[in-house]
Amino acid sequence: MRFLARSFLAVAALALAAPATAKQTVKIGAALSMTGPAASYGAQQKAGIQAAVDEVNKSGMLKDVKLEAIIEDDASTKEQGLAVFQRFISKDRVSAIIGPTLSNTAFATDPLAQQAKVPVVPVSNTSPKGITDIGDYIWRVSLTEGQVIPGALKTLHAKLGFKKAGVLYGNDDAFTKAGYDVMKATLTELKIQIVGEQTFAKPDRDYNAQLTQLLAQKPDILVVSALIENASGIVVQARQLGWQGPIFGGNGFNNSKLMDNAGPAANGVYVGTAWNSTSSDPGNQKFLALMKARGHSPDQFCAQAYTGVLVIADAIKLAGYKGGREDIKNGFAKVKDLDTPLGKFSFLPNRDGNHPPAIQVVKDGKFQIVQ
Ligand code: 1QQ
Repeated sequence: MRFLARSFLAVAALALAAPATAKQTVKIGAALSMTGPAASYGAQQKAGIQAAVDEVNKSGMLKDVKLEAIIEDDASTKEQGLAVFQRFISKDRVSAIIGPTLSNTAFATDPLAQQAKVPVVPVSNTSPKGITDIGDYIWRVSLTEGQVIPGALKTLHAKLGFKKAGVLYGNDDAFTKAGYDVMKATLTELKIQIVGEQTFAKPDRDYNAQLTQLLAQKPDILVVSALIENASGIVVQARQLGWQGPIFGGNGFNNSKLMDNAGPAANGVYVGTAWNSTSSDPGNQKFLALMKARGHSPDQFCAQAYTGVLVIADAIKLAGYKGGREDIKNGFAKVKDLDTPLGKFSFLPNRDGNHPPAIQVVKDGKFQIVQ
């Protein structure tokens, strides 16, 4: 009898303990460009998100909360981005959304999430204006072109001493136009003469007319705002036309695909970047080791997407290990000096990200940090 009572108590205790170990799954939707002109950014972002989710779950840092990433293709378009956001919000009922890859898509999708009160974490949107302005559910991890380009151009100006710039930009994309605005304002501020300005559109593959016009004006540097497929083509064709000088690119150039597409022509391309790949910070060293173990060679977009997951995980922790939409939004406001591959990460009062930027140059076929 005593034995039976004791067994009963033991079983009851186990039953009581059971709910405490039950896992709460928090779904994170990631709208990434897996196809279309931004697909090579999406591939890097997917690798970063998967690595971070696995790492957070393995670490036990969220106690009984488990993260689940649902990754969908936004096809680099507003229309597909909207369809994916709708599904995340109403069908999958995710707690937060990472993405979409392009600013151009985010201007269409993010108002939907804002209205539904679903937190959004842009990890690659760099258009300075308009993204976090959409509302208080948008918390951006990616640095804007306004946070990166002025400092990068100033440093390079001091280093390389250029006086005349030829400018080329995509005029059919929110990000390439916004990047151009920042480039132009910075060149003007530095009193660098803009000897010519030319444009192209995303479907274009031949830039010879524009480049010939610009090179005839004898610039000291080419300054280009373009997404990766256009960026690589422009670099190759500029070199074919005999241009050996520096090329300064906006965020669209920060992709490992640049070297794959352009080969040795990419040497001498300078880019302001949100990720200092050589940083010895523990957050970066851990990220590099993890990606290496997974057999993946990361670029800035991978590091930013990885950071997006870390920031969401930290918000859940700071909300008392609760992963609802409001919990995560409230948690974001408390994130401070978080160790990430991008350095210590915090949000600014306007919900844009804050961490140190860097400059990289392609040398010997690889991105190298400019000291
Ligand atoms: C934007 C960008 C692109 C280069 C992202 C991949 O910065 O669209 O805002």
